[in-house]
Amino acid sequence: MGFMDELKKAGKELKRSLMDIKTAPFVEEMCRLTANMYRLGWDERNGGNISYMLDEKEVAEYLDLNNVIRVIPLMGVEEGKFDCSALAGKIFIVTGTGKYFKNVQEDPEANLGIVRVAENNKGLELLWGYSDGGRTTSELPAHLMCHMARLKVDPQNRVVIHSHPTNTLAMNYVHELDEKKFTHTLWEMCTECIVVFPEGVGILPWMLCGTNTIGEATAEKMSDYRLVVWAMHGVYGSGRTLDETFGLIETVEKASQIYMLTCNLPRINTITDAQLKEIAEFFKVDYRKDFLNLK
Ligand code: 2HA
Ligand code: ZN
Repeated sequence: MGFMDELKKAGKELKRSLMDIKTAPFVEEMCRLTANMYRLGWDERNGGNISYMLDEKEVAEYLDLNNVIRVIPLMGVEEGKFDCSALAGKIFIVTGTGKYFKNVQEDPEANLGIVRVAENNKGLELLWGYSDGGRTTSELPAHLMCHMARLKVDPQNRVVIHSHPTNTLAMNYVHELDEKKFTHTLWEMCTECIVVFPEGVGILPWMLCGTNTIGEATAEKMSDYRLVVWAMHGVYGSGRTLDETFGLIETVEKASQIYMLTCNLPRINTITDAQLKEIAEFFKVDYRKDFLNLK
């Protein structure tokens, strides 16, 4: 073989070789986001979890998709009672059960996993991660139910994030847990809220987490809302990108913070319902008109 042929062959082999997964934008983004959320104080200890649907072609640049490390059963669901076959073949990057957001950045391979939903509800095929023998978050069935519900409404939905944002949680204890009233209060707290979540926020009463029941109830709410409050626990947010979903939770949390800072003080000023309508119309968002009290 001549020198040029060898050079060509080496080039082809290099192309075939996979890139380092730790440099993949989706892994780096997960590291940055979990670190941010930890620093914001929303995800203490092992609180919170994230699932992010990836593009198969993009993942194939980093991982051999034929190499299944092990199969992980779906936790918290009774066999035969949970059907995620609509997601078969889809690949997700998911935070691990019992893992701390605090630690993801320094060791993504132990704290995150990349899994593919197996055919016929046969669990999850691990393609990368959970290097210490770990598994997906115990909330994954709830996440998958939410993904299925959101994809029906928005085929571009990719992300589900569960978190415990401090002020949103605080507000659960002092504000009526009525979707209209809660949303209305949030909309009043920052001018742009009605533009960021024009559909409002859904609310579930306190329920036991990690079960089929709460997953189904959350998914049902997700047909109408991208953000669902789990009373006295936290929130589930969904969206097309990690940024968009984080931004949604961040905006709800900011509004809750303004509420918590002002709810014990005499209220002198407010954004009126007529003004909220004016903002929504100016930004051309399809808002929940029945959540305003317009004449
Ligand atoms: O992953 O936040 O609700 C820990 C939790 C469960
Ligand atoms: Zn939680």
